[in-house]
Amino acid sequence: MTSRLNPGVQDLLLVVDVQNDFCAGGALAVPGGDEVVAKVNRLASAFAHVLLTQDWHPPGHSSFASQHPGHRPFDTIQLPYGAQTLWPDHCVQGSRGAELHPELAIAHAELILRKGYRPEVDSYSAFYENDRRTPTGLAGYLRERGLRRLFLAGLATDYCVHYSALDGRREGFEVVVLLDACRGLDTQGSLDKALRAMRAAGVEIRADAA
Ligand code: VGL
Ligand code: ZN
Repeated sequence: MTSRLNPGVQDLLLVVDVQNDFCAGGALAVPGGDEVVAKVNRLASAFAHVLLTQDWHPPGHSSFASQHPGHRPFDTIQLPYGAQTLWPDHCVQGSRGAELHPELAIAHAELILRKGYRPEVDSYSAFYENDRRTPTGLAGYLRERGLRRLFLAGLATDYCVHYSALDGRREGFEVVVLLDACRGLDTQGSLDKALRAMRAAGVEIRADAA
């Protein structure tokens, strides 16, 4: 239950990529993705501070399988910064698929952080792009504002939630993943791997908070 969370002034809810393309009928639909919307709305009402992320790719982004002849979505290829999973075209800047889910109702959200806008680099994490070196500026933003503990909800558990959680720890924040308000893609065992990696990094995984 939300009330059990009892968030304080140094806590924030980070709502990850709750966008049309990750929900039913979207280009990269996460199974059950829509189910997080009502949960996230309910959670958000308990938090003074809410931030949203928005996956925001230019047309022809390098993470799109369509840009790599001979490859298909969910293949993994090597890009200059390392291994990269290829995706269907999704969350193209200005498209309907890139919009936040229309039933997301969080008027008091304070920041919408867009990521993945560099053509040559993907960005799962809200903190660092997939080269693991280019910061988005979020860590500095949170530190300047005195926000210290992140509660994560949204899509997808094993990609953007997972990498945001790990980087949050790496940047010295307390991180809690609200698992019931997340849904995963689970490509080739990725969900299980993500949960193990998050626990190993000191991320608290709460199964029942939403
Ligand atoms: C995501 C794959 C590609 C996510 C974004 O939000 O988890 N996954 N782009
Ligand atoms: Zn993406």
